[in-house]
Amino acid sequence: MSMRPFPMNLNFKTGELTPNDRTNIRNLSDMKGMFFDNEAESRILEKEDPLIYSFSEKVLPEENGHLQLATTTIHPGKVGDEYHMTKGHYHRRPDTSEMYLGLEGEGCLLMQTVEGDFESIDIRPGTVAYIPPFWGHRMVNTGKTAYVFFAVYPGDAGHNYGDIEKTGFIKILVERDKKPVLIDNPRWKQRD
Ligand code: PAN
Ligand code: ZN
Repeated sequence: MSMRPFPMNLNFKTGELTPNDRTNIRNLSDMKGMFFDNEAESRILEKEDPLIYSFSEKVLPEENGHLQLATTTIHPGKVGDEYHMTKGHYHRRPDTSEMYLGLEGEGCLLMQTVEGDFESIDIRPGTVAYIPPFWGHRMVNTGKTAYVFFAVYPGDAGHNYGDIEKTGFIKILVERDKKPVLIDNPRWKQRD
């Protein structure tokens, strides 16, 4: 059965997408081992379990031909020297692409392929980034305010978090002399 067309509202300041069906919350405890400095992670978790990011989605059919729409807000902060970020993923159907539109705040999109290729794009309000098929992606908030962006991707793309959990990202974004610097991740492992 065909779906009827519908409008939604996207608040360009807060990223709030209305109506949305689902908001996913990611606290530090949901990202164990993903930040480089495990000791800093444990020290924070002894005291609190900070909210790192949340994303709101409209539930649409996970089918070829449809699109998925989501807004993400990454809260400012660091774990050790490493800035707050999303878990990052490849798509479960790896031959699917994605579009990110920056709405508020400042930060960086990190992308990599399983073959070990790497790219980064600074994303500010109004930046549109195209993530081609086969590129894993993660957003990092390098600013002092909330980092908000809107994403559009194919309905049947799905998410593969497992491979990023196993290998990590090739590069990580850390603070050096109060500035963000992209450095090689000493723990990066190429997938077998
Ligand atoms: C985004 C992400 C969202 C949260 O909508 O799903 O920013 O990041 P993680 O999925 O890595 O936790 C997207 O890339 N969808 O495909
Ligand atoms: Zn994605």
